[in-house]
Amino acid sequence: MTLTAKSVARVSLVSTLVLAAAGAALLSASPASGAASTLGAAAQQSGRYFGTAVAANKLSDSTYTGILNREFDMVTAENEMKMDATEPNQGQFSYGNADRIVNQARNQGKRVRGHALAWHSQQPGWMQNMSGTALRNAMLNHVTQVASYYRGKIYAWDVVNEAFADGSSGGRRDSNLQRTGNDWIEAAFRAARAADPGAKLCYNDYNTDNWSHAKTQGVYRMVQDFKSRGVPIDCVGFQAHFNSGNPVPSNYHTTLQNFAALGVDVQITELDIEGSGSTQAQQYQGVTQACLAVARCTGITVWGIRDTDSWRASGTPLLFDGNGNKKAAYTSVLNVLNNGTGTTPPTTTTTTSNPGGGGCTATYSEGEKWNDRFNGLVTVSGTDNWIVTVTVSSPQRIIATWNTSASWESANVMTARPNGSGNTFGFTIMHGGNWNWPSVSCRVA
Ligand code: G2I
Repeated sequence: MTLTAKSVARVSLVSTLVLAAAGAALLSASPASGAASTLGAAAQQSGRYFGTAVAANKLSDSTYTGILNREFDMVTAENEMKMDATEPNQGQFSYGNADRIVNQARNQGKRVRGHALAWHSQQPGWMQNMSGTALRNAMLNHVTQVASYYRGKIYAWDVVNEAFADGSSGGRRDSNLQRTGNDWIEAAFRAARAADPGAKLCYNDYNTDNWSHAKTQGVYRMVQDFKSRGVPIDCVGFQAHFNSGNPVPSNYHTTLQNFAALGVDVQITELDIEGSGSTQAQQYQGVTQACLAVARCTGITVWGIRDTDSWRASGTPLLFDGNGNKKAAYTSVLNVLNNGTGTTPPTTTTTTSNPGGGGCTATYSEGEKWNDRFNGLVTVSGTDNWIVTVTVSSPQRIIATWNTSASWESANVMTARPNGSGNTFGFTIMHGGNWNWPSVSCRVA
């Protein structure tokens, strides 16, 4: 029999699966259930959602709606629920395009995030030049009317969007709404709660991902203040528009965790990351891992379906290419959602090729974790005379080791040998946003 390329591939796939099964048995740590094949189903395994922004004028595109219906279980109207769309003339409300999105989503069993009730931008012309009490009342009436119209149909509302200033001030953004008084935000939240008591009420903003940034701290202090005074706020949305100038911060899970600790849900609401290939995939992986690492991170929404649907299409920032094909970033997000913990199970290898018989097993376990690094431990059994290879994945690097004599095959591959301290050794990995476990393998020296 001659082996075709296809059958060779099949044979090696089978042996890989056998090896993987053996590794899982050794560790008894593999996920019990089968992996989900769509983003929404994968997110549901941990009680989360995976959503997308939807544009009403694309609902007639069958490729677009095919992906939408298959992959996502939460929908945000990209523009159709904004103030200019829903109240084009004062006191005259217009819900046609928003309703098309809401109805399509609900008919498909999906939930809806409402975006956005009050914002300095995308105001209708009549509102832009208003000020003082007239503007305050017009804003509150808008919040009340729109939230009442959709009462019972919205999972979470972005009640107020982008009210904080960029830069180092940590304070509010100047706007006509801000000039009506610093309490405009809490007034909007109270009006929204009265109009739709069942909807979660969120504050939503961008450039609030890095814990050390002044804007992040400013929003944090507002939410802390709201919670202490009983202002009705349930969630904070992190837009998460990333690119090389605004990369995914390595302390992202710290930011999400610290906000959650205030007693609010956190949601990633408008995710997109400019780039391509494995670099982009790793950044998506890091964001997904950060959400999964925080119990109150209830879901992730990407800001569009295909790259060509994006508000910044030239940066190819989404999970599907212009033809609707899944990108590497899609696969990395799906894999993280399926792993639940956001970590890749380690590879454990037993080598039995030494002439004296017997082999060794290297087992990885997690150590302490910090914002920017984590510790790993490896325990060897079967021999005292071992050589363990530890391989980390970019951009991780090992910055410290203990209880072993270490040497380096390359920047990513460390060889560890006994140094008289027993058969457990440890190391510290700077993760750079990549929380995957290293792979370890053992051989007898
Ligand atoms: O700018 C990105 C997002 C930042 N956070 C708030 C989001 O609401 C915002 O979304 C973008 C939409 O993706 C764009 O599609 O918001 C822009 C401004 O509202 C949207 O752009 C607008 C254009 O300004 C309009 O000229 C255009 O008619 O999109 C409209 C519909 O294509």
